[in-house]
Amino acid sequence: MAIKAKLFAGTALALTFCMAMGGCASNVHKVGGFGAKELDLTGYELTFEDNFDGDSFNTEYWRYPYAEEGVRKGGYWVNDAVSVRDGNLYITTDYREDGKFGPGWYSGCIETSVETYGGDETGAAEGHKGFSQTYGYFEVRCKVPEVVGSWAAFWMMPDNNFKDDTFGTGEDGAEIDIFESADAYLTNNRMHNSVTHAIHIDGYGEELKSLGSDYYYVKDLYDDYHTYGLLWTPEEYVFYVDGYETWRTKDKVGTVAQVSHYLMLSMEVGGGTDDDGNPIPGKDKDGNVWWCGDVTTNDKTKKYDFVVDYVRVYQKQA
Ligand SMILES: [Ca+2]
Repeated sequence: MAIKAKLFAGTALALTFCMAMGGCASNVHKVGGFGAKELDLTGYELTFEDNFDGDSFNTEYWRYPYAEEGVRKGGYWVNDAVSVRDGNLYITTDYREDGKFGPGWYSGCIETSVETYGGDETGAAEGHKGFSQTYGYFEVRCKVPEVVGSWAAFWMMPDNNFKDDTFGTGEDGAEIDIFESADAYLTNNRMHNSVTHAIHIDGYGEELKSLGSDYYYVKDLYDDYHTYGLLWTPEEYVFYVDGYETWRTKDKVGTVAQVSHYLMLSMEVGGGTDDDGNPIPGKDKDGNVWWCGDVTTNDKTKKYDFVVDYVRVYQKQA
């Protein structure tokens, strides 16, 4: 079965480039240790809240990041990988022998953009308004799956999607990875039970500049809900896990974004694509195991759920 699937442009680079460039720190920190700074939202007010009640996501805000389902890294992003039940959003990664595009690893994503990264304005439901904001505090409460070669993420992209991007500055937009749960314990033990944060600017070509955080060890990461947040001011990005500051970056990659960004919730399946555009789960084009492990080593009979309790956004009162 060889349905030709649409190939999405590459976003959510995550640690890929960071690792390739050898620029990542590799320390592991505990969240909330002695002296850890706690989140203080004094002076901030709620501007967006989705608790994922009901039986489907709210299409006024959220949409799939494409007009048509198709290839995404080493797997496929499809609509039915996303569901809402029991007060949670589920994004499920699983292996499907009889999947829409044939045997392979399937996953999904939703975002609050009006126009997608690939420039699609189609594909959103009628009445879709989206949501984006400049500065503020952005938080997700969620539970992430324990899975090799695949990861959950809460991240943001600029409304301008790097179109007409000025190189050398991040003021005109960044991919801001509020958290990613890549777990490559088979190949890199540091990643197990931990999350990372990252900033990428200047698009995804040669001008790309990335900064990745250290690893943050989260107790019961795969068993309990945790919160992951970003406090974004005109001067800096400050990241939080469970209300404790983990990482702070100021002018380390270009400068801090001064334009509005939309929200994304996704699960990725690591892997490259062959010359025909078909996904290669768990490996790159040259046969090297993907940087966060080989997804094909997971139990193919299991479902790996990214369970999101809520997303909340706040803005500083004038
Ligand atoms: Ca730029």
